[in-house]
Amino acid sequence: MNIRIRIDQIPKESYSLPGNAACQGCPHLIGLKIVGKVFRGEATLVIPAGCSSIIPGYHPYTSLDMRVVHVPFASAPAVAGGISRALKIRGENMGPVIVWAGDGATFDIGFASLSGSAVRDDDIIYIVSDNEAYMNTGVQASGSTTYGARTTTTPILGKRDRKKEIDLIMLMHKIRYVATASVAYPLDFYEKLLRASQIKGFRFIHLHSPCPPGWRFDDDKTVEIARLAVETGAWILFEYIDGRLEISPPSRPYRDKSRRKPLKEYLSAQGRFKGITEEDVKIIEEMIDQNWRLIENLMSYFK
Ligand SMILES: Cc1ncc(C[n+]2csc(CCOP(=O)(O)OP(=O)(O)O)c2C)c(N)n1
Ligand code: SF4
Ligand SMILES: [Mg+2]
Repeated sequence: MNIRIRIDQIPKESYSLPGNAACQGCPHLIGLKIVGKVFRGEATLVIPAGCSSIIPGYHPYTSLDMRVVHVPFASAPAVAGGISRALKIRGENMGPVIVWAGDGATFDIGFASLSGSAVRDDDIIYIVSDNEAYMNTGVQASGSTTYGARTTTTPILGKRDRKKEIDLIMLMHKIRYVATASVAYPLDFYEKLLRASQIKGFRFIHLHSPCPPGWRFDDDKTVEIARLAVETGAWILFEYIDGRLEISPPSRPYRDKSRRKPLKEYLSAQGRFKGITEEDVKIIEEMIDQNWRLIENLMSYFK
């Protein structure tokens, strides 16, 4: 599906309004802005508990010019699947039904219903905006938190377990669309949302969303940190569509390891890795290499 978007084709209208409750530099807001523009506000967002429940503000006010349904953690994909079916039965075309969830909601608390929804092939787009911890309740580690990162539940040594490979788990559900994206590459995310919206069934997008207070960096550095993740190879942009898996254009140069920036540039820009040992940096490097090998092998597998 050859969709290429130029910056001047992106609507100027915003469906995510100022005066909202997000912190400055919030990555969720960058992502939500893009979602709003792609669907010109014609989408139904199902949002489980998390920072994104707070961002729209208190009823009857809302900063999101899209339909929003707030739900408890574990029910999000089931509610979205139900809405999608109900709209079909009523013959109403109201744009896609989208779960917009955090990593805690996705990797941990809502994991069972996420898996069930994928197995049923519910006709929804599931977006996890991954800031790698339970931010709304005070930066507790989740199944998504990177090895070595300090959180309020891993304060001394940093997290000792590795990040769960949620995309690969979703891929093995044999759904039709799985992609990673980054708030630093809005056109790539925009195109992926467009391509995903042209497919029916369960679609999964994993958005990398660095959070200034949770990762401890200045709030004007969100995009810089997200870009460093891609440039160091720590975050791999890829897309599985039409039975093929491909590395996305912004990540392609970094298939060649010698072109990647040193991982330390990414880690040292974040307070959550302050004091990390050389040994832990090596362990993270090895995990990144493993992920690249895994993706490259899967590319051959899906050829
Ligand atoms: C079943 C349940 N457990 C715990 C909570 C408390 N809670 C509300 S928001 C939140 C954090 C959500 O983290 P995440 O999904 O990563 O979203 P983020 O806030 O990081 O965007 C938690 C634990 C809850 N609302 N419901
Ligand atoms: S804590 Fe992070 S994710 Fe939550 S509103 Fe603030 S910047 Fe956004
Ligand atoms: Mg989170």
